[in-house]
Amino acid sequence: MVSKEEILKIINNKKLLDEYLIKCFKAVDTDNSGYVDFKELEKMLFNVSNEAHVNKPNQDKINKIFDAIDKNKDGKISCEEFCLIARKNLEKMAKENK
Ligand SMILES: [Ca+2]
Repeated sequence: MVSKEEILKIINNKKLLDEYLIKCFKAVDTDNSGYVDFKELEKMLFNVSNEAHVNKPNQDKINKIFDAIDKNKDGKISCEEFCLIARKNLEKMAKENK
């Protein structure tokens, strides 16, 4: 987990942001295929739920999240698609923390 100060530092620095987003993508893409598949997204969401101490999302919810990230509907999440969402999330977190 990153602190509020770290989040702000990251989103205000393009180089740091790119590095951070790619690091996140690689952490989720566990088989190094260059894409995040459904199982990998599921695993990530379960980990996030665990850390946040909230209930795990069900298959239906994961499907919806996957669909929302997979903009071109090719059934896999590319680095670009992933980074876009991860960045939005960071910006949201930074706002909420203010
Ligand atoms: Ca895709």
